[in-house]
Amino acid sequence: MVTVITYGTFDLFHFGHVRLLKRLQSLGDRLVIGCSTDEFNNLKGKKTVVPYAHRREILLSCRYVSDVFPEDNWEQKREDIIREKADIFGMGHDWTGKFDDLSDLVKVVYLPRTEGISTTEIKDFMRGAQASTSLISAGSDEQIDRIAVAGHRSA
Ligand code: C2G
Repeated sequence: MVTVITYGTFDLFHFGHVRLLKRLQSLGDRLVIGCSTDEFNNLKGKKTVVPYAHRREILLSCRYVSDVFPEDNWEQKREDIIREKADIFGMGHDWTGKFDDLSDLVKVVYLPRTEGISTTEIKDFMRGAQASTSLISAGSDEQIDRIAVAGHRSA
């Protein structure tokens, strides 16, 4: 039984996350995830939209995931790897080199990220959509027509 372990926030779960989990799971038989708690994300300076309990529930619903445990700090990985009997530690390549110190315990791999999608891009898009909606609701009729037409063209 080959166990693969990874870590992340997985906020606003998207196809970039799915593709990474699929590739990681294909390296072994079992994929387990250390999912960053809300408190740890505060330490990371990340504000999540979806609370930990729901992000865990979503990850567990993913066909590639066998188990999800809380990631509370940067230092727990060695203990997790031993507890989970992990054979492979994998992350997206934005983390390349950051976890090489674990290579005495486990095979460390960095896989290509999926370009064109990220939680930040989703948040930025939603902020833009909200702004244009609030513009439309506050504008006069001709303004609304102009924005609606412009919005239609840019969609
Ligand atoms: N990822 C990806 N493609 C994307 C977006 C993310 O492959 N388009 C990968 C990242 O490289 C990471 C994983 O998905 O391996 C989770 O990404 P985040 O939720 O942003 O996790 P992060 O904040 O990087 O936390 O201790 C490690 C940290 O918990 C990692």
